[in-house]
Amino acid sequence: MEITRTAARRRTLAALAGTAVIAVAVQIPATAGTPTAPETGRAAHSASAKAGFSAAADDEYYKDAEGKTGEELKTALHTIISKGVTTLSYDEVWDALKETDKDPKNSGNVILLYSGKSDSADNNGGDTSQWNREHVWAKSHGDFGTSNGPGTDVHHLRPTNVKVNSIRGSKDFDKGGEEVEGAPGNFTDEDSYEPRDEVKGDVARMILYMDVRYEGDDDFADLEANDDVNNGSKPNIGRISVLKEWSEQDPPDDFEKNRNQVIFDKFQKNRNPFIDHPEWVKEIYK
Ligand SMILES: [Ca+2]
Ligand SMILES: [Ca+2]
Repeated sequence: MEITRTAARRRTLAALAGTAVIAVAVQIPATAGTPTAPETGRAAHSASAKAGFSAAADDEYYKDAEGKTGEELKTALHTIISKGVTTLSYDEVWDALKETDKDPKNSGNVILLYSGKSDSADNNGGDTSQWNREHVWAKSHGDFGTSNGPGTDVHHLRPTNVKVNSIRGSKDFDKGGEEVEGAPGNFTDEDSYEPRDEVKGDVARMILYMDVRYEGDDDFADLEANDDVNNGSKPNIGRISVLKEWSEQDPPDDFEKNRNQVIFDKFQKNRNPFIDHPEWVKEIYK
């Protein structure tokens, strides 16, 4: 944690140093063929700037989490991400998903979470050929329904094909089973669902966001990840040991970072800390 904050600062300094190097390079024609360390720092900085959240904005948003680990870190993050939140109605979720999950290659489409297919944004509905609103934290786990709150929190809601959504149902997440029809690379058995490799980390970080965001201090249950399957209607989802592995295997990519930023800027005004700081997964869930 300390190391991370220091690293973030160092990145910022490196970015500034990079600017200075460029300014000098204008006067002195380039001599070196290999990129210097400050150039690397600069590239890292512009990558995060592209996602719309600078190192300085990150330091500011998470300042109350600085230096904390374990339960203390979880408590600090809960406060940070629960402050000043705008909650959407279930109907508003449709329009939000059309923005947050927009296909970067086709702005009239959304990317479906489990199948990875690009589908027309306007093809939302209840037919098996359409997409609908998947609750990655299944809404029966804690029975929160679709009133404003966890049931409408876009951080864990994703467009999915209606048929694939019903195959996932309210199963916990774990490895194994048979491949899901219509969603290659996804597997399911009687009591669990395994998403495709490209979104394994996304699923893990969505579940852990829900765990931290909902602590039972509002009108809803305290949602907690655990290491079980067959959680049924308990306010738990498993398996945490597998979700931790998935978060490591599949770090946040541009699509996931962009949706976090769009939710922050345009819809809910809060962030998923595990997308900004995937290293916090291990800091909290030991
Ligand atoms: Ca991913
Ligand atoms: Ca919780």
